Amino acid sequence: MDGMDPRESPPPRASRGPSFRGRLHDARTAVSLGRLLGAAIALCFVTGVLSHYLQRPPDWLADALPSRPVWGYRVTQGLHVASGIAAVPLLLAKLWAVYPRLFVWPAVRSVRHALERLSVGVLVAATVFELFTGLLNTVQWYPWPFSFVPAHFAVAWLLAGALVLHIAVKWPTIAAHWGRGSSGTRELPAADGPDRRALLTGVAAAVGAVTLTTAGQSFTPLKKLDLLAPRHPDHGSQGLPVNRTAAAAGVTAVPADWRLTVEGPRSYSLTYDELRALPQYETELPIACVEGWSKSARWTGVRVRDLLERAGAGPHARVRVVSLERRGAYRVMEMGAAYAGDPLTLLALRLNGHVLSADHGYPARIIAPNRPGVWQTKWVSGLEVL
Ligand SMILES: Nc1nc2c(c(=O)[nH]1)N[C@H]1C(S)=C(S)[C@@H](COP(=O)(O)O)O[C@H]1N2
Ligand SMILES: [Mo]
Repeated sequence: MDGMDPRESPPPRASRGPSFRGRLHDARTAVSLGRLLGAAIALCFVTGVLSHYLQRPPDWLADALPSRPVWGYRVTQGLHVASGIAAVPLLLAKLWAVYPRLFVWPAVRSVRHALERLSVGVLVAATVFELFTGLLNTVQWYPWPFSFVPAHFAVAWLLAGALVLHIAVKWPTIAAHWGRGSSGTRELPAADGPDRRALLTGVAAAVGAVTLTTAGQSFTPLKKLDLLAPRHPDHGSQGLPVNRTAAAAGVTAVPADWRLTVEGPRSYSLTYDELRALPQYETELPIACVEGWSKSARWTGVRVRDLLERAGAGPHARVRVVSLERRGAYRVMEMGAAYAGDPLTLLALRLNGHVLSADHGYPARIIAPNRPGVWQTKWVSGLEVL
């Protein structure tokens, strides 16, 4: 940003490339926007890494993942998607503030300068990639040949590394322009202060607008304002959004002789009526989809830990859950000991007092606390003690 101070005399006309005399292409503006964007990216990164390990824990972590607080994943994933969405206007403003740097001449002054430009290039590309793929994922649109989760996860680390490097390289500029009375502004009265304030107010308004019109998809008190989110918490069968319908999963008819099989030291199977005759429990738990929507509902069914105990499982057993679905990434799910043993984890038969609809997993589905929606397996056909 150095060399961009608008108070410096403009470059002579003969210099190569366009000249930028806009007052807000300066270091102070870049730092003001950069710290907001940096905060959004940091929050997005931390909640994203958390989500990744909750979804795909390495074996040594699987039994240690906590099933409380019940709303934990709802909050962290809500923040992940909200901070990603908020980062979009911040990124656009930041790129606008610094884009004249793209045209510096000579393009490369030294090896150090070349490396700095390269790292900024990686940072911008990784950030655009993350926000773009993440945003399209929230609408379940995947117009690319790679698989979303591993790519989004890998590039997140690239972004984090490039951001740390960028902050380190720019530290002198950042420190000089951080606060109101910082050395960057103390000596000269800031003639461009009102302009900068107007720009930042406009950016804040844009961030507020995109946040308020999307946060209702997971933060239900804001659902009336939920105009831009792909999901509305009230739209869907039985008043709950549906991610994958029964038709999309190919579970069009549940076999008339459906039974829940429970495999373990003492395997057994139960008909639907036999399941209903077992002690039923009720719990209020959210479905918290990784794509950013969440909604609480009242679930009724049989405790998973009771079913496992009856099959002879020990108190710290893991369980594998298998769905009627023929194929699909979520046909088989494994649940660590903390979830399987939690008294709130149910094989649910009812939703808000009614028999599950086909889209919500009839005849039976898993509902567990503090768990990504992808692992709330629908159309369950069997449990296996591991
Ligand atoms: N068998 C199976 N279960 C599944 C899925 C699936 O594709 N197949 N989708 C999961 C996802 S991604 C979510 S968010 C929740 C959504 O539950 P709902 O559609 O009942 O709201 O179901 C989960 N259970
Ligand atoms: Mo989901």
